[in-house]
Amino acid sequence: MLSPRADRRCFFMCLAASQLLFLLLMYRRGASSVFQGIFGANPIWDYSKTQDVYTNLSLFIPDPGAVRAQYCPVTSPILVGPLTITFPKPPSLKKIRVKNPYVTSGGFYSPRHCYGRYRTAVIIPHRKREAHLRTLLYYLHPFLQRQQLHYAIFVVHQTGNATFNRAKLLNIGVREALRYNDWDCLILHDVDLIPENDYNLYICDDYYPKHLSSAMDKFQYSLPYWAYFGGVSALTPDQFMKINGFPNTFWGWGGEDDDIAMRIRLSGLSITRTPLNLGRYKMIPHDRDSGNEENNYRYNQLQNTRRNWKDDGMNSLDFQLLSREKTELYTNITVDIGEAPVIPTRARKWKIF
Ligand code: UD2
Ligand code: MN
Repeated sequence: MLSPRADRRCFFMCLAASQLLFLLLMYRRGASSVFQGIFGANPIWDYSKTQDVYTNLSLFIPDPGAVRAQYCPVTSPILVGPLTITFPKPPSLKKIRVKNPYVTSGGFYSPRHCYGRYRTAVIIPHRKREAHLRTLLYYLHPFLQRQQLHYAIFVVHQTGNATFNRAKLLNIGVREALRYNDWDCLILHDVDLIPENDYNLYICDDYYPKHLSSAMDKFQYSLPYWAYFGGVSALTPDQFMKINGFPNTFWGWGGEDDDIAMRIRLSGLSITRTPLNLGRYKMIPHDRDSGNEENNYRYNQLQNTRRNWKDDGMNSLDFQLLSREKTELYTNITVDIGEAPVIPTRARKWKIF
């Protein structure tokens, strides 16, 4: 038996160890997923048994004379869980159209036998990734229909060969998408990420910006680091405006996702995440694009986020709209967003931009 003193020491050591373990878990898995894992709100999915994303979709087509009388159920009855995702030859647009007969011009869809409860806009930043876009459309249209959402897909296309700017394109996508509807939820979506489970609902959290792609195959299905916010995220228009949108000033690859994570915190919000065993995505393998070279100044920029976020975002968004075009599977918005500013050598040396 231990003396009372040793007993107390042991108690405090155990307490410290369990706290450390908890913090470690939170770091590895993201807070919300840990809570849900502990409290069992989340079933265990078996990803060795998957189903085609088009399974039984056609069963939910009512007879043409049927009248929509009520809202869709809170949980869609046609969700199947883990989906079969493979990347053979990208499907043709014609094949995708044939498989999605109820998608209307501009990539809009409403459930046909009930009123969709949620209005979701999916916004995709894009340049020269047509094959990836086709693969995404092939999987995303039926995925969203399974969830019985009222949705539309917007592709924001950066014209020209100037340095790519993902976050600015997403800001433009939000501004443009809001012209079409009063969306409940904005989904900001990389073109090359395919969701692996249709229970990963493309609806927003009422309170906090949500990171949907919490587990990607390229990061061995875990979070690469605690504040990671890249890939696919979901914000209500109010949340998006509260953080002043995304930064316009991150040109090239990297950093913009960390700036977004930081502005979420600086505006008094925090990040919620889809649990790891649900927020699974496959990324279509690819090399770095030319015109999207690594942004070597991102660490310096990130040091200034605290100072800049209120002035750099939706309230300073400036671009030239070249066209708005409703194609059969998505609304295409082509824009000229200008070029990355040339950073003077002196400023580069002293890192004062
Ligand atoms: C990671 C993040 C991404 C973003 C990026 C850094 C993942 C899965 N995603 O993506 O969210 O933070 O790092 O900027 O970790 N794009 C084009 N054409 C181009 C270049 C980019 O369409 O020429 C778009 C496209 O939607 C693509 C996205 O920008 O998915 C991100 O670019 P990436 O896929 O080349 O970068 P990646 O996979 O490292
Ligand atoms: Mn990618």
